[in-house]
Amino acid sequence: MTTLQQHYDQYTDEDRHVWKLLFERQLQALPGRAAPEFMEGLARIGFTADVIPDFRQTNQVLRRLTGWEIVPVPGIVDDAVFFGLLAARKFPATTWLRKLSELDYLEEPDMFHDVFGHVPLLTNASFSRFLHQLGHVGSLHASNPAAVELLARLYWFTVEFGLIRDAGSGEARIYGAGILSSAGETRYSLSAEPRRHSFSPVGVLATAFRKDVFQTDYFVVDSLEQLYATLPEVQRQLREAPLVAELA
Ligand code: HBI
Ligand code: FE
Repeated sequence: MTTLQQHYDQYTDEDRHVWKLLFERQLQALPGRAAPEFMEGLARIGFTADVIPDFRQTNQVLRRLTGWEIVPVPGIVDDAVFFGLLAARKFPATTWLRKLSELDYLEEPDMFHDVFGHVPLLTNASFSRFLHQLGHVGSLHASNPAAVELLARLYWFTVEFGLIRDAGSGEARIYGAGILSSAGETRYSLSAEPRRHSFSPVGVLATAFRKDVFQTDYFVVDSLEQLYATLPEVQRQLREAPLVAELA
């Protein structure tokens, strides 16, 4: 796979303006809505509104904390490649920022989604352990399209759109990067509109998802440790997947 570089000196004033706008907008919305583990990660990784993250500096912090690093990619990569990167504790991240004209809707994940949304939780031991093991499981099943689809659902309803129960208030909080990087979905996901289910492997693997709309359904875990703990059950479900693959 071609290793892209982050051409830090090529960012424009518009890029810096977009990063600052998106960052400040989310720092208004996330306190009280984002999981404490995300806010802690954000403080640890040291992102600010005025500086577009430099992957070299981000990776020094990440490697020291959990052994992870972000690698520049042009955009969505093939599932097998993606899982292989996670299995090597490498998270693929785009280096380009959306334009001012597309502030609220984006076809593909940009750097604000990949870096602001995903990186802070890579500093969390439990979450990064889950993501690493998910990469390993995904690599084992990469040649089985049915299994990859099921793992994509697991990834979708946790890493991208996951919610977590706040132990104190019992309310849902956000840890999914797809929500954390979206002003609209930050409010919508915790509103009365969508359905919120207690997380279960069976429930998640049975739920198809759409990428182009706000989610109608979210899954709520009790803790980030629960994610890793449910992987053995997920693997048991995958073993039944071959039947679907043969039928496909
Ligand atoms: N590629 N760059 C990138 N980022 C992702 O989040 C990503 C991907 N490829 C596939 C993918 N996510 C999902 O389909 C995973 O469930 C595999
Ligand atoms: Fe993402």
